Amino acid sequence: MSDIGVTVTQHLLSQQQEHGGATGAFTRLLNELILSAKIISREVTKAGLVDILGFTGAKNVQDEMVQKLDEFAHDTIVRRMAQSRHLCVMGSEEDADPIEIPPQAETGDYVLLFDPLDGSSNIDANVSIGTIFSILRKQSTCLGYRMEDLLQPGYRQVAAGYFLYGSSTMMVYTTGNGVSGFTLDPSVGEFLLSHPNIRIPERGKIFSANLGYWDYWDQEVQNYFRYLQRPDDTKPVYSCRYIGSLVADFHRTLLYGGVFLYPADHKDPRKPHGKLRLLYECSPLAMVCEQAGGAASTGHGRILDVEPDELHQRVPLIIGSAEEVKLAERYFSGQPN
Ligand code: AHM
Ligand code: MG
Repeated sequence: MSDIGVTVTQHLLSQQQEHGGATGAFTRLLNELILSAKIISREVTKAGLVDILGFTGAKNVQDEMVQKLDEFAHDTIVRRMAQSRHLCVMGSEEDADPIEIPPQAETGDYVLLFDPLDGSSNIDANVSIGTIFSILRKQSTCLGYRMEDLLQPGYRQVAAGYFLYGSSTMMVYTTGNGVSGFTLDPSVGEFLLSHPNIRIPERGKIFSANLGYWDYWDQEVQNYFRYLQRPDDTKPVYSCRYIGSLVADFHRTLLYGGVFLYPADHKDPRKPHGKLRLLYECSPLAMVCEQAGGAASTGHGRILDVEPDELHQRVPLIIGSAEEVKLAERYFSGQPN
């Protein structure tokens, strides 16, 4: 080990030795993604300084066209990862269609799905935002890719995680052997192991949901939230915390325990399945959560078992401490007891 601590690359390599599974290609792929995240982190931290905030169409001090930060994040990942030589296709929350690898670039056997800048509506208020990623193995045997390579259930993910651009920049990831957290040390430009073997508490006293949608929720969902807020000696007193940036709300839930919920808003025609996307947000965070000992559900089944029908599919999400997710599932199915 070097005197600065364990770097994420050292950690990846040691995982590879211990558990076999991962290949050199996989490590190189992740390293490229880590580099992309460092570039995004740099732009996020200087956002207010260089006029990168706000909408596209503006010019910065160098009289160059300014890109919105979420477009910048998307373009950075696409550009770098297309040259990584290990992908056959990508999918991004910011692009309606699959992102093909240019014909002149080498391809490989992995698929990358990502939300380039989750929580981006919070950028102007300097709230924590993040990049969420999911890595799958190519299933088809054709030369390029087929939709089946992208539309895979979450249990097939070979790795998943996120980068959180907050008071410090963090990377949290799993390859199916537990969850590790790293903090970016800006002085050396490396992600250093800061949170080995993260375990989510079995129960927690924080719930996280947008209570503003109360009237759009089903009776069963309202009954659950009523229970959480009811004064009652036989249950914990719950606190409500909602940042409105999934990656930040999830990170707190992972470390402190509790539950995050984005239910279906059945009475809102725009959100019959909630808002969050299965492939870019729910599946990767579900893998991290399960690997940390927690659970993730649609309210009626495990997130990782959902067979996707389309790239931008939305699903309701209940994620967090195993016991809290079970409790919510019981209420959502109308059988709290
Ligand atoms: P985004 O990917 O466009 O940023 O949208 C997803 C975000 C999540 O980060 C967050 O949990 C949710 O939207 C908040 O939605 P709402 O404002 O409806 O509560
Ligand atoms: Mg998002």
